This record gives sequence, structure tokens and C-alpha cells, in this order.
Amino acid sequence: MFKKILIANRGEIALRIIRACKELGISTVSVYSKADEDSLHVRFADEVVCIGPGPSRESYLNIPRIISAAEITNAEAIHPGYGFLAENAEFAEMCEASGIRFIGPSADMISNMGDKAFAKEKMQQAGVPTIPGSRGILKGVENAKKVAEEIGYPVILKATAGGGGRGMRIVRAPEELEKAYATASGEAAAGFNNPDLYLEKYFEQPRHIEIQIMGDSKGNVIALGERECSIQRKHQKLIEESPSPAVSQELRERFIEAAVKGAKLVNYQSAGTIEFLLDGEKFYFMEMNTRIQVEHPVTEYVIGVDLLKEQIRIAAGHEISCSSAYKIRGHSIECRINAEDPDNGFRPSPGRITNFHVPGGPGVRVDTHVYDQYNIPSFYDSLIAKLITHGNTRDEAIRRMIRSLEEFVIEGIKTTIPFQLKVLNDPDFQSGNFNTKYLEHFLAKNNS
Ligand code: MV4
Repeated sequence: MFKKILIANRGEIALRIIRACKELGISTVSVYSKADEDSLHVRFADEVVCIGPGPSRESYLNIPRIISAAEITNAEAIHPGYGFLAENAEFAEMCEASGIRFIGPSADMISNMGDKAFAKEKMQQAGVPTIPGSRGILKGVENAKKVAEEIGYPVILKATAGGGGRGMRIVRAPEELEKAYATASGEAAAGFNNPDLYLEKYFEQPRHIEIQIMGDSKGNVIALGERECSIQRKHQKLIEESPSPAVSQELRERFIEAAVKGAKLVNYQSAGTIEFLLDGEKFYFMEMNTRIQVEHPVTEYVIGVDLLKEQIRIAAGHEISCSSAYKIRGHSIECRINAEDPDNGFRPSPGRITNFHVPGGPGVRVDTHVYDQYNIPSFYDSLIAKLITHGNTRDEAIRRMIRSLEEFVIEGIKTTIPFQLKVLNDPDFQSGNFNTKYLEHFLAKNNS
């Protein structure tokens, strides 16, 4: 096992990694920016290294400084968390070239799966259902027209280097295609340095279901159930849960079989997520994420596994310790508490927290790096806490979430808590009757 790990991240996930390391007897190094001097990931690590000023480019995204910090502290491995450098193939490559284990899949895996059209072709080869559309990237707008005529409108153009909703254009009629192609391609070139697009049939109201997978260096792959991630606003998830109210045991088994087949074909190693669109009873591969995700705790609750410890053990060459014969235990829900003002378009609300009290009691978990009098810097994303509840049933998990959101005291800044309370109390949420369009409709309904 590693003796020392450097954590190349901040916020709640840096703390989560420190906690896993402590339980594994691994000593920790935190890197931090000037803006994070008072952060808990600095307080709780065994060693700390300041890597630059507040802006991410000069600190949490500065590869040479992070590698140097690992070298001077003799860290054997780097955990990238999520965001920042977690899916940066160049960073994974630089770690390995410097003799430091990158806790995640290989650089080649990151770059291959980061190419969405390529990942889709691979999954198709594995026999995983994929969304009807172009084979690989489009050769130009004429090619796009031809494929669109074949599969029928509406279609969606996606940047192969994109993901998470960036560089996408929905096209409802042939006469819109040319312009949409130019905009999407231009956006992709500017945003990802790669203008290539692929095309798919557009589903109007699918659900977003993802499967947690784990692969080790011995060729073992397991799929740890699904997460329902349809409650999103502008491609930012706000509430996630496991299991999904739309997934029967029979459907779950088909999801798991597909995810394992796909992950085995590419010889996936580490923790990862396979994202699917679910339309009725049919599901289709969408993207693969090669990182630990924000919403991993709901899987931890219902499977009874510590995904961070498992991911670290696997990176050290151990076999997966979790059995594929797990039982799904009850139901878990996560609310992402953001420092944002839901009454003003969810605009960021950084600043000092003047009063802070976290909920507790049975089946309640709070993952947060903030505390009373903490000052939220404006440089980073607005996630300040994850509130996760567990219950024997979905209903119990919902009631626990409602009472926990009510117990949560965060003063001095605006948060998403009042908004999440409204959603948790909505009959459509409570009945499990929602899809990826739910929040858009909910906001329209509640703002008129
Ligand atoms: C789609 C789709 C419908 N049809 N692809 C959005 C994020 C990116 N990962 C892919 N996305 C979508 N792809 C086809 N062929 C609808 C979405 C989508 C969506 C997906 C998941 C969660 C929320 C969403 C909100 C709007 C659109």
C-alpha cells in the first residue's frame, strides 16, 4: 500500500480523500492556493504545500507545481479528485513519467474515453446499445445532412471533445442544420481545441442514469448499481439518488451487464462511471467518466462500499474487495448544496458564512469543507456541502432529506437549500415521475 498520497484538489473532495487515506493508514499531503489557506483540507493533512495564488490556472491546474510538490514531499501517488486535473491525460502521463502513481485509469484510457465519438464506437463494438447516429465523427455538413435524413429529425450535434453539455446543438429541421453545424463546430474548436462533431437522434425527455463501475489490474470489473441523475439545471446536477425509481431489478441487471461488457472490452481500471440515456425501457450509452464523481456517496450508502478506499487500493495494485453479489440496501439521496441564489438565476453567492449548523441523526451524512465564519472564495465552483440521506425506503430517504434540509443552518450567503426543499416536496419528485426536462419545467411553473 502507498505510504503517502498527495491530493491535487480542494474543497469537500480533498477532505473525503484525506479521510479515506487516514483509514488506510496512508499519510497525506494537501496542496493549496493562497485563497484556501484557511480551508479544512489544509488543516487536516499531514503536510501541506502552497502552490500559488487563487486562480485555478496558477494553482490547482498548474501541473509542474503539483508534480514538484509531490517530489519534494516524497508522495508516491496523486489523487486528482474530480474536476481540475482529474480527466487530464497529460497530467496522468506526467505523473507516471515522474514515477508517481496517478490514482485513476491510464493516460491512454482518459484520452480515449474523453473522445466521445471514439468511446461510443468502442461501446458499440462491445455490444452496448448506443444512440442511433453517425459512425464516429462527421466528415462535414453534407455527411451530417445525410445521416440526419436517415435517422430522422430531431437530431443533436455533439462535440467529440465535449461532454457535460458543452458544444451541443439540437437540430429540429434540415434547414437549421448548416448553421447549427457551424456554431457547434466553432464552439468546440474554441472550447476544446477540436472542431470534430458527431450526430445522434435527439431524445426529448429521457432520464439520465449512470452506472458506477470499478475495475482492477487483475481484469476484474464490477458494476455497483445505478444513480438517477435527471434532476439537473443547465447540466449541473442538483439532486441524485440510488436506486433510480425508474429502474426495476430486471432493467438493472441489463444495465449492469452492458456496463461490465463495455468496461471489460476497454480493460478499464479504477473507479469510473458509464452514463446512459433511458427512454422508456430502452437505454443507450452516452459517455464514460474516468473519475470518482461528486455523487459517489449515494452508491456508498446503498452498496455499503467505500469507493475512495477501494479506488486507492486498486491503484496500489490490489484486487477489488467488493463482491459482485452485493444487495442494494434501502435508498439514498444527495443534495448538492451550492453557494448560489436560486431566486436570481442561481448566480454565485460567495462570501463569509456567519452562522453554520449541520444536520445529523440517523441516516444523515454531510460532506463539507466549510465551517462557521468560513469565507467562500470566488475563484472556484460553488459546491459548499453535500447532504446525503439514507433510509430503508425512498420515502424514508426523502423525509430524512426534508428534515435535514430544514435543520441545516447556513447564514451570510445564499444557498440552494430553499430550492431543494421545494423540489423534495413536489408531488412529481415524490412519485418518481421526472426526467431531464423536470427542473426546466419546475422553474417555469414556479416563476410565473
Ligand atoms: C442527449 C440528449 C438527448 N438525446 N443526447 C446533455 C449532457 C451531455 N452529456 C449529453 N446530454 C444530452 N444528450 C441525445 N441523443 C439529452 C441530453 C440532455 C441531458 C442529458 C442528461 C441530463 C440532463 C440533460 C439535459 C438536457 C439535455
